[in-house]
Amino acid sequence: MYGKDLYIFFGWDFVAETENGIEDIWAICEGTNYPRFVWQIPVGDLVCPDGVAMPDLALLATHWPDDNCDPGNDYCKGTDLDLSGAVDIGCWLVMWLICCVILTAIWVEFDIKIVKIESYTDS
Ligand SMILES: [Ca+2]
Ligand SMILES: [Ca+2]
Repeated sequence: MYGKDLYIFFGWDFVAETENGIEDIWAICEGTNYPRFVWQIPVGDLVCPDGVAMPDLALLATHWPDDNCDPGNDYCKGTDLDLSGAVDIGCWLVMWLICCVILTAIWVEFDIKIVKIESYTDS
């Protein structure tokens, strides 16, 4: 269930395949997780595993500061986050600002749940 072959067989439209369409609705980290909607993937999540972490930063670093990014090279393997044609400070800021917003949102939600649990156990 962690591979995309079965899903493609049943018509799911994945990134990097055209057999089931070019809208590219689904993506998967093969062998590690279930499919996700593309819109669920944070901008800075460039490579597997899911989430923005050191492997994503490593890929960004290998393309720093490429200035030949275009659709032919998949915008420098996705590291040209703002599609400007170059991997530059704009990409860096977009990636890490989005990460900070997501992490903040997760922590806020986590804190709210802890407060609710503490309130529940206190009463
Ligand atoms: Ca597709
Ligand atoms: Ca990742």
